[in-house]
Amino acid sequence: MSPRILLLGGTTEASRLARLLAEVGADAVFSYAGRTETPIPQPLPTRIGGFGGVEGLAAYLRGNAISHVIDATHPFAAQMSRNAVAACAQTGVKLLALERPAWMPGPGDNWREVETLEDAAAALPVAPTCIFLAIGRQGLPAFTPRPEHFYLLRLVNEPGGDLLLPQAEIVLARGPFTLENDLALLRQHRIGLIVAKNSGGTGGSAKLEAARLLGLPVLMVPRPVLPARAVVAEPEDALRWLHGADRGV
Ligand code: 3Y8
Ligand code: NAP
Repeated sequence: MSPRILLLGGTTEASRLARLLAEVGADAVFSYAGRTETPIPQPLPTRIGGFGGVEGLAAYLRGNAISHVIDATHPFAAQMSRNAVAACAQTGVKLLALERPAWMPGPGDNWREVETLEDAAAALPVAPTCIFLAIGRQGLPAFTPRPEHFYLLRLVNEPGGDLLLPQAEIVLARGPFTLENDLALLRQHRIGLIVAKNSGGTGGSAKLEAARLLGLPVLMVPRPVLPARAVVAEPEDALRWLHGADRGV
């Protein structure tokens, strides 16, 4: 019985795996949360929107005869990952996480790790500074207690309501980003510090390379701790896992 796969997406690695699955004609469905207005089209049948918590996901798995879930969501998509562990345990569906390793500081990096975005806001300099908040939209409220700084925000879509940050400029862009682009962005806006989440991967790492070249400090927020589950780092490893399943191992 060949696997029927639910691929929880939203990352570069998920898109790479979707192409591999489409190439081998796998029976797979790609899933987006519907966080952005026009997500990148995928070469697999695609569903968009939440499942309705653990129970909703379990019902989806049963109702669609899913035999394997690959959680290729972002390391900060902790709720989705926790729900996938719980729903797969409930239904007996096999689960594999496809997750890239965290970024590690190297020679020339000037990183300071802070536990949360609120801690990052508290750790901002005293003197008004140009801050690149490369954390998307959901975490912005953490910085409202620090209105004295100028914020450069990179968002996928225009934010809905008021940003509550009096000195902010928005750049609308969907990665993956290039070193050339991020160097120009940091220089153009005279950025003095970057706040980033330790997302890993290649789609958002250019800002860190640019920071190193420009000698800029980075406040880095580590990724949330997730429940124990089988994890691979490369789409090809996920395909091998499925192949093993195909042979009934
Ligand atoms: C909706 C799908 C692909 C996937 C591309 C990766 C790379 C480019 C870098 C910066 C950091 C940030 C953000 C980021 C990156 C990739 C990847 C990645 C960071 C899209 C996408 C969806 C989302 C959701 C969005 C979040 C936001 C986070 C922007 C598509 C483009 C900051 C994470 O407005 C919002 O509500 C946006 C929400 C979750 C974090 C946040 O809290 O705001 N991603 N990003 C997915 C869905 O609906 O299921 O629109 O096409 C995917 C990608 N974003 O296929 O090539 O693999 O990480 N995404 C972070 O890393 O800190 C930008 O600007 O330097
Ligand atoms: P989250 O906080 O972990 O999830 C919140 C809720 O969104 C989940 O409980 C689920 O709703 C729904 N959801 C999340 N991912 C989904 C998916 N792939 N398919 C269907 N429903 C999904 O997630 P998030 O951090 O908002 O991330 C949302 C999406 O953006 C994910 O696809 C993630 O891969 C992508 N993304 C996130 C980041 C980031 O920084 N967080 C960065 C890049 C890409 P129900 O409970 O109703 O099922």
